[in-house]
Amino acid sequence: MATPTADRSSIPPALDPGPRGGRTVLAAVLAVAASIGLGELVAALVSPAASPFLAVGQGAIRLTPEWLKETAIAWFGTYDKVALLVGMSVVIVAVTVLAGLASRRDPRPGLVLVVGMGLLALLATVTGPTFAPFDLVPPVVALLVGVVVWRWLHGLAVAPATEGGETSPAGAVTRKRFLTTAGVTAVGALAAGTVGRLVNDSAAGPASVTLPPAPAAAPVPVDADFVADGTPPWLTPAADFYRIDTALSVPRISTGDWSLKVHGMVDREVTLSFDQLRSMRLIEAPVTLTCVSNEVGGTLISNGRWLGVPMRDVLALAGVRPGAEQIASTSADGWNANTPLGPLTDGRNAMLAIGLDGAPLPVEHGFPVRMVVPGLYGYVSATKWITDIEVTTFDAFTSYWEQRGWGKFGPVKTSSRIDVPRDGATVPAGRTVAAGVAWAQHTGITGVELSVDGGPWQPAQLAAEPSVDSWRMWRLPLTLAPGAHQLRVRAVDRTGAVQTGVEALSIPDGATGWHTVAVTAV
Ligand SMILES: Nc1nc2c(c(=O)[nH]1)N[C@H]1C(S)=C(S)[C@@H](COP(=O)(O)O)O[C@H]1N2
Ligand SMILES: [Mo]
Repeated sequence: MATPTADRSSIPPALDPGPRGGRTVLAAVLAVAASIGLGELVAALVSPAASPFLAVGQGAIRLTPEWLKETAIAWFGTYDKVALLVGMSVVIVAVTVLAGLASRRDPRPGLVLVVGMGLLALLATVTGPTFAPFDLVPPVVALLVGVVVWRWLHGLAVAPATEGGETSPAGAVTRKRFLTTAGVTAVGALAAGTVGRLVNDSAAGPASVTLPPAPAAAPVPVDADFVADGTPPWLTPAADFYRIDTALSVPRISTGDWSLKVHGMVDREVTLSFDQLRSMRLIEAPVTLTCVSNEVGGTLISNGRWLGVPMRDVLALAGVRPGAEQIASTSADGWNANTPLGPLTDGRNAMLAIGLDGAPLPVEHGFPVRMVVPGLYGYVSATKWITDIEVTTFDAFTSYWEQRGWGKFGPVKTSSRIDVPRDGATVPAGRTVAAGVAWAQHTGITGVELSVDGGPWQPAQLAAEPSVDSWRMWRLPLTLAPGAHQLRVRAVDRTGAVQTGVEALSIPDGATGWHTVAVTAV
């Protein structure tokens, strides 16, 4: 049978797929898919944290320079991880198609690709923060599967083609046989990958936990927010709580597998199981978490009601030795933070939290146990999936983010935000209401002021203050003449300090400047 002919004169020779090109490209795509899919499946079965695909993504996160990470968060916000995975997939597909095209006669370009990808996954795995020898199994399997499937499919792809019929030349492969083989490989790769992900995600999670009855939490006063005017609710619904971490796939630890070791400059090392922690004295308290990467006017801030064991009780169990200055806390996925002992022991509601808003912690927010410290940015205090606490000195330990140029101490800076009207909004001329939030965790907000078109600072009405550890809502009725206007907000905290108008980027220790919105009244 004649091969269908098309006019290929306009295609550069190097990229002309030729009659076999389509087949070798498909073979390369399927070899890579089988490699990734089997890698996922084996990871789920032997070493859940060792998915070769995600290991490469985690490696990319570790190597990403700070400016690029900031740009990614600025562009994609909490979708930065999705963006990374999509970007990785696009690159993999592009490289695979090129390798497939280059393998029309010779299998070596495709072989270099599957071996190269396997080695990259191995390298990313070995250099990961939680590497254990068993983690080598998934990337090794992925590499071998890639090589075997590639050799096999490439052999079929470049064999002389026939359209079937009874007089096929020896060794010829019918289009039907090639496509059937390809289809079976595709289904197998997809099934392996899907089952792998499902198994990995099915570890015993929050639904398996009963929380001890909490000390009766004060109900949220009705006047704690101005939701009717457009502020967020005082208590953030758990599903809307902002999320920031370096984990591409959320660590899944059952309460039975969880334990916390407290060691270092202590009188006696302590290892706590989840049941032991849960049976200690519990407190329930609202705390507003803020990310140091939150830009002026940003949304990386949420308020939760946390249930947990006071940090000072846990530290007292181990007995902190004189001379100790801070703790180093480490998560199951190898992230770490440093927190000065002061805020952990001065009586504020610093805790090892096991619950959020009356339910066990959501997996994304640290299940089964995380740290929460009022008044400090998350990167120096809010370790999720925590498994290790070392009591140490300031000099002896430098944390993950500190190594990347962020400040050693991360006290939250007094700040405020305008939620309504939104920047760029059109509002009816005449009477309108501006509203938003202000925060100075563990200090408290005593005033919020608004300036319209650079005019005098006008005091806003403040909502109730159920806790100084949480944000505080404000509102201010305004009259706007038709035309363009600029609104600007600043907060005053309980020390009397007025929020600075000096503009600073979030690196190294938190953004500053007055949030400003432009609106048009018509
Ligand atoms: N294990 C782990 N814990 C972590 C982080 C992380 O990357 N890994 N990020 C910290 C940062 S920078 C912030 S702002 C808070 C965010 O907590 P949330 O996602 O529950 O809002 O978690 C902190 N705890
Ligand atoms: Mo953060």
